[in-house]
Amino acid sequence: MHFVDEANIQVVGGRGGNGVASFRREKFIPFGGPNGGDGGEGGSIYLQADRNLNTLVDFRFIRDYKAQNGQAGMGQQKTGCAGEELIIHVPVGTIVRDVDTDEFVGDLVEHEQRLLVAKGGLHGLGNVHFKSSRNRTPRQCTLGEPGDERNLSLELSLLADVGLLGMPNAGKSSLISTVSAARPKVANYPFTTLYPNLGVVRISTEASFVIADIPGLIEGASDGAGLGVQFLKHLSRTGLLLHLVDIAPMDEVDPVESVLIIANELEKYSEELSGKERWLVLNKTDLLPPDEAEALCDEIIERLNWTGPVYRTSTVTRSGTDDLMNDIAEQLAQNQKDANEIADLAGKKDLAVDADFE
Ligand SMILES: Nc1nc2c(ncn2[C@@H]2O[C@H](COP(=O)(O)OP(=O)(O)OP(=O)(O)O)[C@@H](O)[C@H]2O)c(=O)[nH]1
Ligand SMILES: [Mg+2]
Repeated sequence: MHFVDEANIQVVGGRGGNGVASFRREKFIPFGGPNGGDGGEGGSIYLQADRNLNTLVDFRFIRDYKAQNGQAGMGQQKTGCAGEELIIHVPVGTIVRDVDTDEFVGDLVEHEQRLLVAKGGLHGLGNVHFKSSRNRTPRQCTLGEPGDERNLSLELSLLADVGLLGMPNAGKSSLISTVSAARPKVANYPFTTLYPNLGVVRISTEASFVIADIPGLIEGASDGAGLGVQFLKHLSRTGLLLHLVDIAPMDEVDPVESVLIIANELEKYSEELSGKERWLVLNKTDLLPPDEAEALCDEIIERLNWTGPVYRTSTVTRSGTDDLMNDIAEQLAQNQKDANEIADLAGKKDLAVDADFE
């Protein structure tokens, strides 16, 4: 199964600054000669990989990128300033193609790797360049050239940051359709979801994450019952699991029982997965009057002896879902920070080892 996040953007390098024609004019210096300077180079555009980003969702909001133009040249042989380069941050793993030619432009596989995608235009020449013994007063100068203009497609294989666990009908697909643009099928019967869906949750510019909805799990899942187990492997690279529970199921199964069944299946399936950070999400709180729902949630938490984070949500009224998403973003940012520190430390260690060899 292959999930991709895609975005198309247009990049335009800055125009080169024009050269100018000007002449030295000073008191007591007749025939001062040409002194028009060159324009500055147009700014180029680079894509740069950033390990703190993990989706392309922001490129759906801003699609056009233009680097700064070079400044025109000036008299006294002054060159115009070069246009500033523009750096666009993309997630590590982004593949870049030219939409018009279908050419592969490059892929960004390492943190801080850069890829030139639109070169700024060449500067124009000032008239000083056109002076010769035959022409001492050249009025010629050239214009700056336009920068490259390209339509790019960005593509990223998505890895889920957050996985949803739960019995069939708990409301997993409803949750991702509430918090992301994904629109998986939602229906009031078990086993609605037959294959995983990924949704991209955007909290703010630079904070977005991917949430995976997989088919519901049932007792015996780790031995192959139901559908969920073949998809559990999709959750192995997630940083956080949400365990969704329907607090008032139609079949009147005890919610505590259903949490324990899934926790047990998880343990049997993989130690790695069951050892992951798991948050309890008590869903469908709108089905009961508020005080009853509150009392029931408290009772579930107490009977489970649950000490980790707990959220009470309703995907119908959206109560609790924003708080949950904000807390997830915070937790993932913290995980990323820790991982960066470890990576930086490992990098330093490598350097130290290299130094030892020399
Ligand atoms: N009242 C209420 N109904 C909900 C809520 N969340 C989901 N539902 C309903 O519960 C039913 C099941 O929702 P789904 O999102 O399809 O459940 P699922 O966990 O994805 O189920 P499977 O794909 O079968 O594993 C649907 O009829 C939803 O409308 C909620 O917060 N409150
Ligand atoms: Mg579903």
